[in-house]
Amino acid sequence: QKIVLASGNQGKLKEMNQLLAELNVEIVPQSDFDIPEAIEDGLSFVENSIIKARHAAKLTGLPAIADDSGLAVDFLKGQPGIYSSRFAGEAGNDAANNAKLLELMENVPAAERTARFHCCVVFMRHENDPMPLVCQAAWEGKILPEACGENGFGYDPLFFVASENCASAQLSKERKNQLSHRGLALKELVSRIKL
Ligand code: ITT
Repeated sequence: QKIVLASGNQGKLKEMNQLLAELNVEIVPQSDFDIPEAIEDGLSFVENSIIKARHAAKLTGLPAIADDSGLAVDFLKGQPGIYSSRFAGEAGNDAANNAKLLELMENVPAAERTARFHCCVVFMRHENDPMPLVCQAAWEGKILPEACGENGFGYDPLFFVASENCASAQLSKERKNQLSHRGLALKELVSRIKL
């Protein structure tokens, strides 16, 4: 049994591989196939994750799992949201996205820095699966005034986790997976998936 993991994000892939290990199936990254990226033109995490899973299932002929995720900052009315990976523009990267977020949050008081990560993971048995398995979760935090930590990816250095009193990028990958939006959504997916 093989499942294609429909993501090109190395940070996500590492976390997802760890969380999916207990399924005892062969998890193959999408990069093992020579296929173009899906056009993510949905308006929600759930739409975009279905678009990515369906695209990968269609082009590989394998069951697929996709993740669409992002950061919603209350002071920014939910931005960057579904545009989290391209907040600083199409050619943006984690460093540019984080710099833009820090700038927009400059001098915002601590009480108004609340934010959460969202994750929607989807499993589709085949491209026409009429009932994808959809699992969503969120992770509450606050936007730090400066970057802290080296672990993780994306906005992890700016995401303060109150229960651990540190940034998400200061957590081990095991601890992040126990707490995070992705960890929680994939835990539910693993418990509900029927292969
Ligand atoms: P794929 O579509 O190939 O999976 P992507 O990076 O384009 O990769 P998304 O469109 O779902 O994926 O964007 C998610 C962005 O949200 C990601 O690039 C990070 O900037 C941010 N993000 C999501 N989960 C995160 C996490 O656990 N830690 C830090 N940042 C995260």
